[in-house]
Amino acid sequence: MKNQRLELIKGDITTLDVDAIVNAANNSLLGGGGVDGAIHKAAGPDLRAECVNLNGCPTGQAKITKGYRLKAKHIIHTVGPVWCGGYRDEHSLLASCYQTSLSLAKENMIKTLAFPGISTGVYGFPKDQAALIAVSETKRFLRKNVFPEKVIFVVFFDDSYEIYRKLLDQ
Ligand code: AR6
Repeated sequence: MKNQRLELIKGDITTLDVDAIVNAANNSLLGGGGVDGAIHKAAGPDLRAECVNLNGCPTGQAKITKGYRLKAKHIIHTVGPVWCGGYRDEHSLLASCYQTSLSLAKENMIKTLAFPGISTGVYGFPKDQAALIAVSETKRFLRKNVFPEKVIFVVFFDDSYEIYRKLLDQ
């Protein structure tokens, strides 16, 4: 790992003791499957109650809530694009998810932030392309900003781990 401010972990993002975790949400922000379902289950019903008042979130944007029963103090909910072959602005929308999430972390003086692979599950974004966007947008942001101090990429599977490891070793 060349950059001391970047880390890679294989595991369940809901268990991490960090200032904030990022959720791969949908436009309603009211929960769903995948990592979104796991986060809502672990955080408890008060999270949904706060999310109801947020009036959803456009694709490529992000909103912040408290972490409730999580160890993480905050959750940054971002809505990734559904993969449609790469012809519907998916790359720039995914880059925007990382940019807006990192900006919200900065505004809230979040020191440690953990990202799952936004859009790489149900939404079908190719994992190698998504990881390249995740790492390049995060590096670009960290070069210009003090917060967040550290960003952790959290993956569930070995193939994703290898994709990130290669990118982070470059
Ligand atoms: N910790 C870390 N990573 C996880 C976890 C976990 N607990 N669970 C899944 N992943 P997905 P999307 C990985 O489908 O593609 C929801 O229903 C998973 O392996 O959760 O952005 C929402 O409500 C994958 O690499 O999110 C939306 O409707 C990555 O997290 C829709 O799914 C993202 O997979 C969003 O789809």
